[in-house]
Amino acid sequence: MSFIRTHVANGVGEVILDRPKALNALDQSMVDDMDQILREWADDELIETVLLTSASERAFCAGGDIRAIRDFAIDGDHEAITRYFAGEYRLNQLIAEYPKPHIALIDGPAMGGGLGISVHGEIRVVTEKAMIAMPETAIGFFPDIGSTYFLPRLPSGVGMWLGLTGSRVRGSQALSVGLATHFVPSADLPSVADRIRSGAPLGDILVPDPTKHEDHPPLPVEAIGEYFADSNVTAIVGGLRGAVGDEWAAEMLDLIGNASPTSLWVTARLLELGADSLLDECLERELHAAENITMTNDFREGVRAVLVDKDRSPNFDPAEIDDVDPATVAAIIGA
Ligand code: QUE
Repeated sequence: MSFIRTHVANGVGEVILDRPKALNALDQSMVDDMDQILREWADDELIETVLLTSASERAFCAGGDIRAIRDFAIDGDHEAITRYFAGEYRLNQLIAEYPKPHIALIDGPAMGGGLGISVHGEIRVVTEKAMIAMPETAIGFFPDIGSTYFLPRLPSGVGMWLGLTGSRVRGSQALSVGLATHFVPSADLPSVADRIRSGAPLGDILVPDPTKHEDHPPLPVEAIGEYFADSNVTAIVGGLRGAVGDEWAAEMLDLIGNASPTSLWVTARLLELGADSLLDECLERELHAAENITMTNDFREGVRAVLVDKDRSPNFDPAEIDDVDPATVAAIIGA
């Protein structure tokens, strides 16, 4: 065990993410270790509660090990890609069905895979330093880790907005749409964590305090509902383009403009299908889509431009949303 540490005391099993140089991005060993520990603890009567924390001041968890996945794709190592995503999604399902309280303390960026190990759990505590996003369309991928299950269940348009634009939401904003369950000021989090570790009843520790809130503005839920309550990418972009002079709409068009057009359509379709599916069906569909999309030019290009060369100018093909062939989208999703 290297990047995952554990600590057991007072009926609380703590999983500590400790891969600071990669902002706790989940690699295969972390997925495997966490899966093994959680399965052991599920049957261990000495464990009553699971606590998930980060050892890094800079992040909760930046996502998956997407650079390694790109290398596997370039090497044609399909088995390694399947092993990674199947393992990660199995862990997501385990957390969703966990027989004991699973508490994540999110005090920094939590993106992609970082949400997969927290949002499916029963309790998600955020601070004003939490920054939650599903930014995969920018790297030629799509929101996975069971997000095609939970995004469509957020308030009107919010899931489609998060998934297409990769917009970041802060602690109180995440709380307001249900991605988080509790808000605690970052300065108070160490004492809250210690009280959880002491085995005190959760109801005594996590008491909503309406006087404690942060200063991030509320989400523009009305605009989000107006423009993103649709699963047709062309219609969404058309609506935003029609909002001439609206600064927020222009910002959203910029974000969408940075994304892979193919990823946008794949995302919209997966969220549409996910709205009527169970979590395990969503994860199964995501696994097929992940295996297929990682073989595309856009994935190699997107990860190169954002994470490898960091030039932020991917050469996506096609480059326009209206040039994406629906047959390509159907082939990636396989449904
Ligand atoms: C989309 C993503 C990821 C991302 C950026 C995106 C992702 C991911 C990372 C990441 C960030 C910092 C690291 C690292 C990985 O960034 O999944 O190892 O040090 O893991 O736009 O999906």
